[in-house]
Amino acid sequence: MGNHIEKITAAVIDGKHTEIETLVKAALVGGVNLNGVIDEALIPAMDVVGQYFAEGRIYIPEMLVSAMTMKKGLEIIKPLLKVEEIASKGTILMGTVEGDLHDIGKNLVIMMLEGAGFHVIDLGIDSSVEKFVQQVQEARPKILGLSALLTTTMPEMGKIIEALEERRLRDNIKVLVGGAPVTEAFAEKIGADGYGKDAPEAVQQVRSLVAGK
Ligand code: B1M
Repeated sequence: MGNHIEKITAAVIDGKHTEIETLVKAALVGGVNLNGVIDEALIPAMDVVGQYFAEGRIYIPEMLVSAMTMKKGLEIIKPLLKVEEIASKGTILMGTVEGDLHDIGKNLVIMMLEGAGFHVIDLGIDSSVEKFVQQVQEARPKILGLSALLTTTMPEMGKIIEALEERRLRDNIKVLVGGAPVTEAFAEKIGADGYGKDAPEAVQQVRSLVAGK
């Protein structure tokens, strides 16, 4: 089992996007569970990639190929997370804030939320304050999920919350924030209702926010 995890991890780090599909399928057939592939192989591999990038061992093109490899791996897992049609437990609007192009983590959170029975509207990446506010007005979601991976784009989250307050939309929606540089203290500071460290925690948070806890 460990061998499957090691092979997937290495494939993502080395950007072997033509091999990842076979490796993930082999791992699942070999008895590795879905969360094992995500939590023990795909995510740790991207941490290594980030480390190599920070150390100057690899550059943006290599990082992109690794990201693409990880996405391909996740795509195989995605349909399996939604094994049964579940009545929607509510609508969530989710996006990456303006200036930020990172979406792998957001997509993972979305997949897990969909797997948990929520209907998710994906606003994509680089979404402006105005776009978030407009979509909140149109879709009237129960939860707004904001993702940021850069310290420079985190302040956008606070601006979105302020804009919702100004338009009197804040009382009817719960705001959940997340992304690698985001902390619980930051979430509190900007007046968010919840913070998710990772995808499973985001699902937990959404469940309790929807339940009014
Ligand atoms: Co970028 N990048 N990147 N990058 N990149 C980071 C984030 C960085 C930490 C790398 C580093 O220097 N070590 C660094 C940020 C430093 C900082 O601000 N502190 C960085 C940088 C600097 C940059 C550029 C500025 C590089 C440059 O051009 N010089 C540039 C910025 C572009 C932009 O956004 N404007 C850039 C570009 C890119 C790529 C395009 C090449 C690519 C993104 C591809 C894509 O997403 N489609 C990329 C990648 C891949 C990374 C790393 C290596 C991996 C990110 C990732 O996908 N992780 C990253 C280093 C790292 O984090 N290890 C890095 C896997 C993913 C599953 O985890 O996204 O953290 P994560 O999501 C987690 C949690 O955070 C949480 O749950 C997820 C699943 O568990 N979560 C939520 C996320 N959103 C949530 C929302 C929630 C709740 C939980 O509720 C709503």
